[in-house]
Amino acid sequence: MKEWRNLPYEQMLKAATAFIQKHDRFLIVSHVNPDGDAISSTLAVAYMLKQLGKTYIAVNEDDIPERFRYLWGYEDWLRTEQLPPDAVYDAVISVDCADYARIGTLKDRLSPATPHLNIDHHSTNNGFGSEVLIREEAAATAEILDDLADFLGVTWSKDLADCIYTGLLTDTGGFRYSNTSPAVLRKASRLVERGVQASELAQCLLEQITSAHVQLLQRALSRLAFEFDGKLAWIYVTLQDIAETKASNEDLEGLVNYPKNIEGVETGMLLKEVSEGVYKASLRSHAIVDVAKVAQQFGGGGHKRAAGCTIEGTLQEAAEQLVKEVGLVLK
Ligand SMILES: [Mn+2]
Repeated sequence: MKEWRNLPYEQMLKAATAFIQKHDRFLIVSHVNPDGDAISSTLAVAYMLKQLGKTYIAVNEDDIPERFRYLWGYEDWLRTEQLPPDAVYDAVISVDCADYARIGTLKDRLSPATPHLNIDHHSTNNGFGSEVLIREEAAATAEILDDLADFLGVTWSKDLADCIYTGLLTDTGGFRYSNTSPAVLRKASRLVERGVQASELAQCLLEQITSAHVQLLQRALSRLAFEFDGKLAWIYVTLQDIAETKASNEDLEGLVNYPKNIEGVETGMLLKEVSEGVYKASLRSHAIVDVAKVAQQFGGGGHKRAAGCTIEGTLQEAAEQLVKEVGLVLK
């Protein structure tokens, strides 16, 4: 563990550069259920290592979702279960992992003695690994990698620019969230100059939705319910919905934004049946309800404005408990 909070960013960039120069064979990993930033950061590191004449294995607990399969190097992506037992590497780089457990079952296979560079932007990162490059002001891990590329003296190409831009675009929700800083926009602008087709990526990552997603949305919206004079809006999907629309986890992404984004709504909620009598709740709020606190009441957690928890019981029971808890603030 390293206490990273007082380390100057430039000093960490230099240490990370030295770390990469010193080793030759790398294992690159990110968090389970990887999002756009996790995937593009993994591949951006892979790209840089390759250009520096190093070898790498890019590994993750899970597969790359279909819509990210335009990124450089996606074909080399291995799932942890595909990693050969005799795989050879002398250093590990983790990207976008707030804690060690987030790398999934791979953690049981890594030796604590292997040098480990931890690159991340989560404020809750506990500084695991032997070397750290952590910057909580960064909108995405990809933003840190944009800086690292310059420290390493990597030659830019459209492939690398696409990776970095994808991380910035997805972690800022399309340059809309509060982490959309002047620095992010400056970097995005430079990446477009380096060949990124901004409208193509926006279409593919923000606009396009799957057919299963629309079918789920149709069912969920038909059950849209309001409480507390329209300040809480919620929807639900059942196991039957998921089976009949053949939806994957990815297809459920973003559903909770529909109740949340309705005018006048402060808190939006999605209840998803995960097994008989078990519901996973996703909570989003704008300004008033600390949904992390609500989720914590049920053993869950998250951020103030985005959190989740799991509740056992019938749909009725799960919804009633959550509505009651949110109502303590909204009523
Ligand atoms: Mn991220």
